[in-house]
Amino acid sequence: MASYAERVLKQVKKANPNEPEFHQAVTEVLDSLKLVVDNDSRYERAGLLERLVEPERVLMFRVPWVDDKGKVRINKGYRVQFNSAIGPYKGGLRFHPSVNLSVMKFLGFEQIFKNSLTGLAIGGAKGGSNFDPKGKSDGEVMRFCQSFMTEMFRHIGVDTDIPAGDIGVGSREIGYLMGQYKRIRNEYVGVLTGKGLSYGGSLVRKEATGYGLVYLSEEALNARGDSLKGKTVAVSGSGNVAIYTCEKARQLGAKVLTVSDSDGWIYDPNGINIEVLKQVKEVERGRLTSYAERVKDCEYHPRGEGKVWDVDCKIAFPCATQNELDEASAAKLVADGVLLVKNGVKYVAEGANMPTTVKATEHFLHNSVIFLPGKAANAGGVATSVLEMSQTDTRLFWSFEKVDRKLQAIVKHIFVSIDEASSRYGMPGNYVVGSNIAGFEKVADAMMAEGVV
Ligand code: NDP
Ligand code: 2IT
Repeated sequence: MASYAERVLKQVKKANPNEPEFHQAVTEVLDSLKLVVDNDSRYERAGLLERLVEPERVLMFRVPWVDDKGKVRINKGYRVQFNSAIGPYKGGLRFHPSVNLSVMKFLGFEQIFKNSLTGLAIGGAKGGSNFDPKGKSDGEVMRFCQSFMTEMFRHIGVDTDIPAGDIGVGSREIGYLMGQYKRIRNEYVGVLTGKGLSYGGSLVRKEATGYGLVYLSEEALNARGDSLKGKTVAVSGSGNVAIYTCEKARQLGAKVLTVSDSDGWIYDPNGINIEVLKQVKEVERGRLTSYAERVKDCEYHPRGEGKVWDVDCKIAFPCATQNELDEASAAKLVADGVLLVKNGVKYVAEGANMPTTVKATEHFLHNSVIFLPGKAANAGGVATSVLEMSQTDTRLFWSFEKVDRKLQAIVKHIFVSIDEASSRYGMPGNYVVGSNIAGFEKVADAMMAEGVV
């Protein structure tokens, strides 16, 4: 007979057809959790997995807005409030044309374990829209955000659900969302994170996901008597996470060779010029072709002409989007059978959420690559969101150094937890298993204690 975890997985696929990303995220987690739940009948008696895979609440709503030409436009809006066992719902909002229910549910599900790994009291959620901010004027983005919040405000709150940014939602969007919330509710509260520094934001929040990714990687390298210093690195993406991954990797002495966007990618043998990258992406909202025009000796490859994963590097940081690193790319990064001793250890750490396909992950683990999954590796962002919430709530403003120190301490705690859990379950250094189990334990404990809800 199939095990408890296998039966629940089968039921998830049957009950939620046409949700491939959600199936993928649940499959990966349950594959690890079977080590815990299949040997302890308390979990099945409590219906724990069945409850864990079902969102507590899924909100889907219409977002009408008027474009600059006066035309009425309609987008879909979502908020998936997945699990509040250990704290209020927390997770980002994504504005991208690829957003659908499956994507929202996979992100919300992953967020449960990520948030638990931070050691902070936050539940898991995700939201967003299939709205595409690209090519829209500031006025259009503002009207869209106002309309989105005009529905979402009734479902969120400082002690209920605290959204933040994700793909396509940065400080501009958070500002417009915050303005509208404040206006509707007539109260100033920290109901969003990623706020601007002039209205309740925190230093380091902007940098936190990329910095956290590099801090956790450095922990994993240090644990093996190694470090980032002198290492060559491939980064994908050129948004918030990618930029601050490049910055921290450079600060720690690594050389970042690549970045990408949806139109193409850069190979820069001198190391990515972060000042130019910030100017192009953060200030001008431009494309990487502008980077190539300004930086000499770099190569620009349009989409379809190879990938960032083709370059020779020691460390790969996928920082764009889900399933961007497939088996063929994994095989380019590490040829089958090239083992530790011969070629030196290689590292992959996920800045994005679920950027590595299941087959690519298997390829890495099979080849002794040190693989840090997104749940652990990109948790610095949401952790710093909680540091922002503390400051907004107390009307205090901490120094960059203070927030950065706290972020580093949280990341150290994450590394110790995932490393310890991987050893405890007999798979030392398997951080997929370590992250899923360490993230699960606290949530499961709380769900048991709180009864059948
Ligand atoms: P941004 O919108 O700032 O940047 C996204 C980057 O990824 C852009 O370079 C974008 O290129 C590229 N990209 C997005 N979608 C695609 C796609 N379908 N195909 C190719 N390229 C794509 O988002 P973030 O940097 O904030 O987010 C990146 C990843 O990190 C996401 O997976 C997100 O969930 C995850 N993450 C973000 C956190 C945060 O705090 N912001 C925290 C934890 C995880 P283009 O501009 O051409 O679309
Ligand atoms: O995926 C993520 O962790 C985020 N987009 C950040 C969530 C947050 O609440 O800061």
